[in-house]
Amino acid sequence: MRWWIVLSLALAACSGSGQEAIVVDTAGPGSSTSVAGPAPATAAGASTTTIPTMPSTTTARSVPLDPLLGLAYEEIASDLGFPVFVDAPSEDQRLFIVAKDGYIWVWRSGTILEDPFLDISDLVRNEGEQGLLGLAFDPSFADTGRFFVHYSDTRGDTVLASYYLSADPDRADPASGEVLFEADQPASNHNGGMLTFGPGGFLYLALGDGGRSNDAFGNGQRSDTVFAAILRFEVDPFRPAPGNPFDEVWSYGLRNPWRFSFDSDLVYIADVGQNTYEEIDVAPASQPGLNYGWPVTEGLHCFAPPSGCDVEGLTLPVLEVTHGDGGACSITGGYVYRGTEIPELSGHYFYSDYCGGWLRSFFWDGSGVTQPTDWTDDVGTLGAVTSFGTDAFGELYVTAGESVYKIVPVR
Ligand SMILES: [Ca+2]
Repeated sequence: MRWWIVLSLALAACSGSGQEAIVVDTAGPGSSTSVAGPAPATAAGASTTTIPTMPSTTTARSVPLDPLLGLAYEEIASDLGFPVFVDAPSEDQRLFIVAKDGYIWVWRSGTILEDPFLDISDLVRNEGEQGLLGLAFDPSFADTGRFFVHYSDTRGDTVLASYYLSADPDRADPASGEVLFEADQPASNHNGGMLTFGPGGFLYLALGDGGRSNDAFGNGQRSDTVFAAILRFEVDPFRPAPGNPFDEVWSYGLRNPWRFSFDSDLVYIADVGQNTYEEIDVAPASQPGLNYGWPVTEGLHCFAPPSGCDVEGLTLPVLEVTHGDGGACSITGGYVYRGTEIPELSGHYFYSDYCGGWLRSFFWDGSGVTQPTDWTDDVGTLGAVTSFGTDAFGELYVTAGESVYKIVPVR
């Protein structure tokens, strides 16, 4: 049975006109998840942005559903090496499963096709945080056959490339590859990963702070570097998106935003922390130039300096997870559920942790985190949850170990 985390929250006011860290005390049974609210940025004297409410809408159905008793994982594919993402083009019945070693596999009618959709394993360095990390289908994929990938090349540097479908609808044309953007990575870790289309029809790419620890390369608070940032591109012609505040950069101050997602006019960013705090940011997708704080802040706390940091102008997270909470060490961002099989959870954001392997969700009501829920008693713990994914109809999937699991209702 699922259980609801009851959180009480006290937001210690900052003295000295927003010159100090926000301290959030929480008390919840078996959880150290902290939520900020309402309007954490405002409470901190940081950027005053109004985040619109996402209503919890349910999809009209002709057949009444039995009461939702809980959730379960349904393993849909296994033996995939190191799957790190699941996605699908619009209205496509297939799933495309990204494996870190440089393969994209097609799942169709319950099975993985024998031949990969794409094999760029000879272009990819698959070590640690390096590998094939992201996939995004052109919103007009059905017409253009074009899709985009993000990977670490054989030198470990970041590449954003596009490919086209071949004459076989289940195979890409490997000769169609075109490198669109590259970044020399100063270290092997914190390569970011997420690649997705979003508001404006633009392509968004997450890159980490360059790596090592303590923002060693000083990229976190720089808006003139592609690191520690979410980049935004127009794809046809390929160029930095018009309206970007700083060349390719759409937002910055991020340590390692491995996964982020859009839900209507909001962006949900899961930024991996360093020593103590993992975080989830929710912000208006229409607002470019937001600074998410790293390394001034880690989660809702000062990081550098360790106390008395200036959070003026920073967009602070709506939720943080303390290391060790359910074994947490590295947050894995997911999606707001917009499928049809679990209408009770429409609008709820799901996330996990690479070390903790649990499954949690919350509902963002426009000003604060509500209905925080831990589903782990239902679904069990998966080791090494690397990512979430969606199919074309909004159902949610999790990649963990060598397998892909669908989140399904228990009624
Ligand atoms: Ca942050």
